[in-house]
Amino acid sequence: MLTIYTSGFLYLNLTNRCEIMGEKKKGVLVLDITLKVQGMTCGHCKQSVNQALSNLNGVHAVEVNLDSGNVNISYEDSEVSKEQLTEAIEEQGYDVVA
Ligand SMILES: [Cu+2]
Repeated sequence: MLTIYTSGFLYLNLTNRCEIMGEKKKGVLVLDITLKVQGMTCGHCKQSVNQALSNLNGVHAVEVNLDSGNVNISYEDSEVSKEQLTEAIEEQGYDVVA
């Protein structure tokens, strides 16, 4: 969920977590995507994926749901691409199917 005000600069409300952390920035576009990941079975898998994504520049928030295989990611469009996010997950040994 993001709010964009286009008066001069581009302002965004980042995720709640980022606002709490005081990371509100100017001119930054933060996107939310959900990737469908196969092969995650336990808390360790969840942790590996979470860690790999969080280590990437431009990733603001990661949420892994083991039951559905959904990985929600908030990221800066200018810093990191969907392809890089996908690669980071695949490097951990899991398949991104959507
Ligand atoms: Cu596991």
